[in-house]
Amino acid sequence: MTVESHYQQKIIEVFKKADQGHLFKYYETLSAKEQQVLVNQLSTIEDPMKLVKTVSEAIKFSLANSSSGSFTQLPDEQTASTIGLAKDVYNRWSELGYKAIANGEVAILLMAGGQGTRLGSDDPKGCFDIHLPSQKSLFQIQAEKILKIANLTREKFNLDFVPEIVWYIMTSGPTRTSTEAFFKQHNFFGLNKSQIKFFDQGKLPCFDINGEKILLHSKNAICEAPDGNGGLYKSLQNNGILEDMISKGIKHIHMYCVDNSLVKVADPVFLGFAIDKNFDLATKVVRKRDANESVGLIVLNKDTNRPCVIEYSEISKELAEKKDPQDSNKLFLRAANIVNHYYSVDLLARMIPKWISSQEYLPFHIAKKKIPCINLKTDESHKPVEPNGIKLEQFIFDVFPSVELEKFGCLEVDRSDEFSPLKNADGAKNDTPTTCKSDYLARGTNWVKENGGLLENEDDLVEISPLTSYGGEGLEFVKGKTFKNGDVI
Ligand code: UD2
Repeated sequence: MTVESHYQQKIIEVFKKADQGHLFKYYETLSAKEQQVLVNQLSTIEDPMKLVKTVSEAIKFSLANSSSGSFTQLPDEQTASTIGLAKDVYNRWSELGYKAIANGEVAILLMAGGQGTRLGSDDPKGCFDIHLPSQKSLFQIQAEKILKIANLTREKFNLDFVPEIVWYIMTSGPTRTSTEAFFKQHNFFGLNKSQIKFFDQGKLPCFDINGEKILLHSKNAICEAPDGNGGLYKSLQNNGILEDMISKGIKHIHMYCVDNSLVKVADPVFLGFAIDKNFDLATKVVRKRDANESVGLIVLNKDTNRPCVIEYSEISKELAEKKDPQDSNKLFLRAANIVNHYYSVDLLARMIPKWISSQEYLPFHIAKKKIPCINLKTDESHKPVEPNGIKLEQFIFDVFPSVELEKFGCLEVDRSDEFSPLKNADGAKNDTPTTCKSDYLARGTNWVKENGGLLENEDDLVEISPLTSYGGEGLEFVKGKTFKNGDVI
């Protein structure tokens, strides 16, 4: 027996022991090359027995009422709000953030591996055109914010240049090629190619609806899907990104979600908040819109005295609807997660090896999905109309409880200024290209009005390029000028 066929037999044995023998139903009908392809894919799964066991535990966990624990609001010491924030505090945090950028200590981590399934588009969400007058995509808007914040930093300290802010972009199998092609096609939106680093997150096999059998995608390939945004930590390690950050002397990471059309990339105020309070991990939140909004909630777990996040797909109805005993007009738990986090590189360096080594920190979450696969009874490929399988994903915020409470910060920001996600196709009530466009234009139009600019008609909406203004600053020139609907400034 040749070495590789010995190796193949070994892999087959291990999967048969993990009760996955069905994966080899067609093995004998495959050519040697096709057999090699299947075995190579299976060999990326370190411990199939452990994986199968973990999935059944995850299913039990998902059935339990996971949010029955004793959750309450974070204590005041860990929280702050930019709404009504005292000017001197705002300026102190802003100064600290700009200083860190000027010192080359800040990098940006973009999570762009999600597939825009709910949006009904095959393209990565960052490529999406929300039909602004400028027709800019989300990626272009974010790239221009990076350019602008670098310019603002240079001007603020009267520097000849500012160290390039590295933009690490995590993609997944389905989004990598088209994302890179999009950036190349747009010449990296004016950024230096060298300051953008793409890297891929990992994958996890898909299982049948009971979580017992790995699904076959074809006769010699299993079904796989990206491992969730919690796959970030493993991919930082496996792709040498963490090492790269450390070698560059980076100390502060701003991590954000690609689909937020209002995101303030590398926001100096947020960076300064975390630096001033010496937090290792911080997150931005907005006031939850209503009990049913599809957002995670940043809460305190009273049993462990640690911060944690309850995802919208796993919260009980009564906890989501519970009113604040101090004010029955408010939800008790209302700090809505907007996937906008700060990490100290020191925390990542200390904790990533732990986080990625055990299920304890990054458990699998179960998502029931329609997964095209081979029907083992008919040997035909099957395009389900109902959820027929399970995708496993890890959640980025599941590591929050591993941080001591006093090292964790939560900054509330104004939704109209900082959060309008692109989640659903037009026609849905919230979080669509239309709501993103109107929120983006409303914010820019308010900036014009706040600076004494005039509009031809009261409802006119104008677009402010990120290259003109990052957050409403530097618009004195509009004073007394009249603008009309659709203008791009
Ligand atoms: C996310 C948050 C939820 C809330 C909501 C607000 C998580 C786990 N949930 O829910 O609490 O804040 O957003 O909009 O963060 N992504 C990857 N790889 C993946 C899956 C997702 O990079 O395998 C990225 C995705 O590109 C996006 C972000 O993670 O940037 C959020 O992903 P999502 O849109 O699937 O998460 P959602 O809306 O279910």
